[in-house]
Amino acid sequence: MFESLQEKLEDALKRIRGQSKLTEDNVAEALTEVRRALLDADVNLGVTTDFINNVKEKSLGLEVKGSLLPGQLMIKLIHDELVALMGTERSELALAPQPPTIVMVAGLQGSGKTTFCAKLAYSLKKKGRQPLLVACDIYRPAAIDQLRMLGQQISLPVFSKDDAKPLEIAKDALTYARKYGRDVVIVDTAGRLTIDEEMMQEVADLKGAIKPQEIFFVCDAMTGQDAVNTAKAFNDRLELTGVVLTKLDGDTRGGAALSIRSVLGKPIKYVGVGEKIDQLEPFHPERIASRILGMGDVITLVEKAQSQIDEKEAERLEEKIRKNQFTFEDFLDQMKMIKKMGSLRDLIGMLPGMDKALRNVQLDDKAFSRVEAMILSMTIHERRNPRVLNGSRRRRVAGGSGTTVQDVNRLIKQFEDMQKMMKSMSSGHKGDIARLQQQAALKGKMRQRAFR
Ligand SMILES: Nc1nc2c(ncn2[C@@H]2O[C@H](COP(=O)(O)OP(=O)(O)OP(=O)(O)O)[C@@H](O)[C@H]2O)c(=O)[nH]1
Ligand SMILES: [Mg+2]
Repeated sequence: MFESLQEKLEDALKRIRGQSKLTEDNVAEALTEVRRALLDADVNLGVTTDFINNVKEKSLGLEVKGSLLPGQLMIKLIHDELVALMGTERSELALAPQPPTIVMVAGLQGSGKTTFCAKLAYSLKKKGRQPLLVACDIYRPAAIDQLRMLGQQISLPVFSKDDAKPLEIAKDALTYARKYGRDVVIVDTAGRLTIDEEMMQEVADLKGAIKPQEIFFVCDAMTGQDAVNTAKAFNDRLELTGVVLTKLDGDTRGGAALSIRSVLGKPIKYVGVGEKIDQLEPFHPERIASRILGMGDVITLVEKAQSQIDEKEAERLEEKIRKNQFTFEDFLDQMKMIKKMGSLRDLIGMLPGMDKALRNVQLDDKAFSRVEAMILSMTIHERRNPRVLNGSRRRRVAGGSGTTVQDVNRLIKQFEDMQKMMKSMSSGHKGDIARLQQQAALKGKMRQRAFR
């Protein structure tokens, strides 16, 4: 996806990448090309103009820190703006305080509504919920069967009713859900070729009657800006709560993905990345931004910028290491720094090739919290002098942090390995330490997971 946009942006940014100085001229020249690339990708004109103005404005105040070149900072700036454009945070599904949570989908014909309903139901089921699928598309004869078949495939019930109107079906489905303890009700609706009044009225009535927590506009990413205009019409009528972008696995130019949030003011919540039932992902703006800019590049930049910010910290650490004073307290600080950079899943997802390789490896951020809990269960004295951690102290730490003695032993071993590794490093490489520590922590964590 986004190949063409990516290529064009890369070309545009080549001009400033290696520049040691950013002048108004070379920035303007590059931004003209960035603008053209965005418009070619079918990004909304207003959105593009705002984007360029933001970047221009921020680039003027760009201060060059440490060893970063201004051109590199500029690329990071564009990366951050792309993320901001698509939404800075991930939005979770809004749950009703009192079940069932009701989710309704709307959108044009063939956008992927029915498929999304089933994918969402499947992902919720995997999280231990008990979804009910509701077939409110009574106009296309095969629509109910399609949903039924999907339901069968994922072993979830599908509520349907012959000779009834969508409103009645939905109301009866809610009664059914309450009776049988289904905690998420997902209502599939009919699509039309274009927006028409009758259809709008029908979903608007449906919304009024069942009051969903979530009303998603399902949007085919391949349709570009047209999709954004359609979304606007739906939003005016339905007050959407979010957007689902489908077919992001296709050769979409990127227009919809980049414009829709900004135009609607509503978050993109999920993306469909294939026809299969498990090909639904929560929306990660950073991932898409990285992909658009050619990820490897950006990530090193972001990391570099990060290590710049923490350069002082790294110097302080280096001093400690040289004096052999590196402690669990510093380790804790380091972990916090890694955490600041995002979830481990996200971090790994950004490394080219890694995401695929690790798709089936369980990685959750809980392991991080466990290590944190263990260190926090140590006394200050123990954190500063890990050597005093004898058997009984280790047992206490395990008890205090809800872990096992083996966990604590493993952490201490890991910590000692890290100390050794750092000691063996020459002192001439500033900034390397933070990176090494991150790598070590990452490896340690994977090792931890593998033990389970
Ligand atoms: N490649 C790809 N195909 C998808 C994705 N989501 C849906 N599709 C395909 O798009 C086609 C239409 O999907 P449906 O879920 O039937 O769309 P719909 O919006 O329910 O269509 P109507 O009910 O006719 O309005 C199907 O062939 C799906 O397999 C996706 O994320 N990627
Ligand atoms: Mg359908």
